[in-house]
Amino acid sequence: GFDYPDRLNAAVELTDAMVARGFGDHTALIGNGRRRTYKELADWTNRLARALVENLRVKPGNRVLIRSANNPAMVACWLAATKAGAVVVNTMPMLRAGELSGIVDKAEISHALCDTRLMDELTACAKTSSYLRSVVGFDGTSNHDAELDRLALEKPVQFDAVDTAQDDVALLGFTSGTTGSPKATMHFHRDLLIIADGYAREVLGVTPEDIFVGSPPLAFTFGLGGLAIFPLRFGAAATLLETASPPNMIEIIEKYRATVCFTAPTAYRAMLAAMEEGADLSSLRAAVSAGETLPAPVYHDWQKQTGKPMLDGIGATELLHIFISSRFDDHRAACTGKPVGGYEAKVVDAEGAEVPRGTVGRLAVRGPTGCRYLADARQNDYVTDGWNITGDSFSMDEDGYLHFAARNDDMIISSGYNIAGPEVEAALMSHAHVAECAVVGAPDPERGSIVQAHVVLTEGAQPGADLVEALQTHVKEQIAPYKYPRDIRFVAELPKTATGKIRRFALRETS
Ligand code: 3SK
Repeated sequence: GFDYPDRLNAAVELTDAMVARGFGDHTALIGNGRRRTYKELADWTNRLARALVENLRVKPGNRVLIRSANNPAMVACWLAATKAGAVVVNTMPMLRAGELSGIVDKAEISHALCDTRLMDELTACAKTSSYLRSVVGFDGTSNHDAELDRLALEKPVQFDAVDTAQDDVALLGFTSGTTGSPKATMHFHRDLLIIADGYAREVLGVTPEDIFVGSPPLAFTFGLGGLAIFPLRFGAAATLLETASPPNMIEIIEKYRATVCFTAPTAYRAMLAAMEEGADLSSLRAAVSAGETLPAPVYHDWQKQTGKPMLDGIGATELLHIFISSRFDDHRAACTGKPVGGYEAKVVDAEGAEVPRGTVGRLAVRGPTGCRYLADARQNDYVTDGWNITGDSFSMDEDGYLHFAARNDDMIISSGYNIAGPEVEAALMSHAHVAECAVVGAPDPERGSIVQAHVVLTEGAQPGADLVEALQTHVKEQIAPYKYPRDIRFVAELPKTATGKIRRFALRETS
């Protein structure tokens, strides 16, 4: 189990406590051309916390929104607000005023801290909000040239962090949700440490020598864990990229000899291609793939080119981070792995009864960071008897390994057959001319639905009837022929969420 004192402030554990443990001179954050040590980060966040409390009048329990791209200043603002006992909502730069208003109203945000380069949409949102009392700018480029930075610079570097309880809410994670209104998931101070002391310690074995890199936004709990909490919990360093394209990540990996990478399979595919051209990613000891299912060819090619396994994992904003994962010494293609320590998993039918091994059903998970939606009746759909019924279909084999089948809404029912869209995608992906694809169900008068594939071709491949036929034949050779895509559309790119997930919902709307 996880054992923490009753009074616990997670931000103190990740900063001042690290200095007290002797990590003061270690690099904590690298970004925007600067390095910060743990001591500098502790001082910076204490000054900011003082400015929040003394100037902006932030009170324990106030909801504070942060708007920024991934950079050290965003991490500092998040830690400072957490030290001040606030409940933080981290948000992504691309959100527009309307989306920000939805969050501000749902979470009853009183204060917002915003990178000055991103003020416009937040100012527009503030004009119509009855909750938002104060919007203050910080300098995301770390030149300390904005209002919040100036207030902070006048403060001493000591701050008595708010004496929060381990089960006080520290973070609200908004689910991106492809349908329905957004939901906010509440996470306690202790939850922020559990994901590090569980997954990051047990699966990744993080050490102070590690240097993290990756693409998920800090506004997404996948990114906050992988690029801030995990490194800071163990005295390691985090590199933060405002634009985390594969070339930018490769540059950072080569420059700093990064050791742990968090990103999605599409980026790993680009990295594999770059390695063919000479990119040196040999410093990476852990390549974590999550957010999308890991296609078998990417898993195999990574192992072949680097000699190291790619670690597949699945998490959820509702459970904060990864709860099922493969391990360095226990991994296989097309298999997500086994539950992380502290979590249990089972596969259930629509009534919640466990299905036989090998049968596809809904993945149910129980563990120390379960879902608590903020004021949302959907809580009762997600959690039953302590089991979180995730939105994913999985099967569990005889040995307890979990195999992803589909998002529940990615199951296609065609002429009475249940077809998992991702299985068809994996079959298409093994064709040399397919760079990326997404499979959805399209309405059909005879079959109810048909399997429809949206395919991005590799460079030089010629779209046309011949290739459609070749791809259909290829799929029929890989998997049961009834699953083949009856409709194939060639597209230049696939619609994706800001966190890199394919928006199959958008494809369904257009089909
Ligand atoms: O698998 C995911 O999408 C996820 C969501 C939240 C946190 C972590 C992960 C990997």
